[in-house]
Amino acid sequence: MYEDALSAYRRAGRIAAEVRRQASGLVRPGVLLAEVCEMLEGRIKSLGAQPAFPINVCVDEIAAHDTASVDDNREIPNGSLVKVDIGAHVEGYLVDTAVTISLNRELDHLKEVAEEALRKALRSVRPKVRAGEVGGVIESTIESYGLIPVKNLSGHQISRFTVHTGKSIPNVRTSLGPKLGLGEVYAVEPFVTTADAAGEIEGGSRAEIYRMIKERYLEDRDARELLSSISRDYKTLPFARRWLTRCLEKDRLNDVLNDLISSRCIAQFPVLVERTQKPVAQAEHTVLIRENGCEILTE
Ligand SMILES: [Co+2]
Repeated sequence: MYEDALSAYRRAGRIAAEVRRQASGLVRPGVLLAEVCEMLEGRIKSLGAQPAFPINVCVDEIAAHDTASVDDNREIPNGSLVKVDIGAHVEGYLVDTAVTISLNRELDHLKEVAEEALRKALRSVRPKVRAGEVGGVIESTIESYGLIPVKNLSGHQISRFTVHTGKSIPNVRTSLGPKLGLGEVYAVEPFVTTADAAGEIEGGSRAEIYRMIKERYLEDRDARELLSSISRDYKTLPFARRWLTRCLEKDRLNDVLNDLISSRCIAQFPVLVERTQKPVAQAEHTVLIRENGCEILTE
């Protein structure tokens, strides 16, 4: 990897780790979800990076892809299990890291097991290891504590300006799977739920996060201008609906976003919910594959 790419990854990694530590102190019952998102996104910027995607704040059975909506008045609930997922990039070199904050003693073990599964998985990451083998480490660690992984969520390879690319790292043992390569960057992210859960997420009815698929000329002026500012500001990275209220007022924005989805210029990421509504914990780091193992960029 080129030296300037490596230093950009490391810088993004240090910033994301700092923001993750701040997230752990910030998430308390009664705090507005919007405040958590906006404060942490502001912190990424003030530290000299840009958000690689909106801060995700996912409560209890919501596993991924939730963030504050426009005019969101939801509070962090008492007794909940909260995942905060953070993406930061420097010049498009991005990292992805997450932490679970347990506000319920009875759910603390889900957080701890997700972290333990991540630690063990990262010890198995090295050049030429099969993705399925890393998944096996995650699965057997989680099951050794009487919990189960969420099997249809996985870690992912990262490239410049692209959060999910190339190969995946499953959270369960799979036969073989691709080999991880020297110099590649991956987010490894075990998701843990209770043994009586389905251990599967499904797309919910809401979406707050989108990304551009392709830019093209559109007849509608609002749609054309919105798409061009999305392309300029976020390129192919995910963005939040609430980030666009500076462009259009709420109702018009929703209509234009729906038009951009129909014309396949943007795609939405529905909120992902555990199918049996059981609480989900997550731990995540981004790593660079080195000769003898991996460098944790977000430690
Ligand atoms: Co993440």
